[in-house]
Formats: sequence, structure tokens, C-alpha cells
Amino acid sequence: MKKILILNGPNLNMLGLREPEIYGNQTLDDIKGLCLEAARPLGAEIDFRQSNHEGELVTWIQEARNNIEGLIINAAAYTHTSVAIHDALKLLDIPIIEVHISDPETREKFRHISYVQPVAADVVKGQGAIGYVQALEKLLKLL
Ligand code: CA2
Repeated sequence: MKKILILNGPNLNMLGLREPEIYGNQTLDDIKGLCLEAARPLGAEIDFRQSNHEGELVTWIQEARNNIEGLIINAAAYTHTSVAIHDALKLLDIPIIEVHISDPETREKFRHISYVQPVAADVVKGQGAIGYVQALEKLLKLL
């Protein structure tokens, strides 16, 4: 089994409660369910987490150095601001896929920059919740 870590950043725990026109109706728990279901036949074991705290995400990324074979990250708003997450990701020598439910590049200008993109092997954006499964498929092809 390939061990995959899926990290989610701030406010993604609120999915399904507001702004369905941007993020759809599915909750983060629904997305976790989709990932677990897709992972089984692909031979992957998923550790799915969310945090509203930048430092906690950095710590989880650091810990991934020891026991994780691939990382999928939706850093949410930290995508556009966090040099700390960029630096932590750069320390990893495992493949990283960036995922976004919406397409940030078609939204406000402040969402156009990504500090994750330079360290990611690929990005899936604007595909809704199913984008997480697409990210998982892309990641497993790299392993
Ligand atoms: O499209 C994505 O996945 C984002 O990473 C979501 C982030 C946003 O800051 C990025 O630019 C794009 C925001 C997540 C907040 O989720 C909410 C959920 C429900 C209601 C409001 C926000």
C-alpha cells in the first residue's frame, strides 16, 4: 500500500455550508469519503487532514518526510501567502500534487499567485470535489 497524505488548509472545514456556487455542496467529510473509496482499488492508504493553523500544516509536512510516499495539498488561502508552507514542501523528496476545488486563476487577483505551485509536480484546479480523486490518480502514476 502506498501511503498518501492529503492536507487541507484553513476554512475548508466549512465546505458545504456556504458559497456552494464556488465550492459545490459537498462537505470536506464527503471529499474524504471520495478519496478513501478511490484509494482502495488503487492500492493507496490515505491520511486525510485539515487545519486552520499554518504552523500545524508545516509540522505535518515536516513529519511526512519519514513515512509518507506522496502528498496532495489544498493549502486554501495559505496557497497565496505562505512562504513557510513553500519552504516545508521544498524539504520533501516525495511527489506533491496541488489541488483546488475552484480555479483560483479565474477569481480575484490575490488568488493568482501560488507558493505551492513551484514545488508541486502537477496541479488540479476548477474540477470541484472530484479534483481530489484526479489528484490522487496523478500522484499514484508518479510513484
Ligand atoms: O478552490 C480552492 O480549493 C481554494 O483553495 C479554496 C480556498 C481559497 O482561499 C483558495 O483561493 C482556493 C478557500 C477555502 C474556504 O472554503 C470555504 C468553504 C465554505 C465557505 C467559504 C469558504
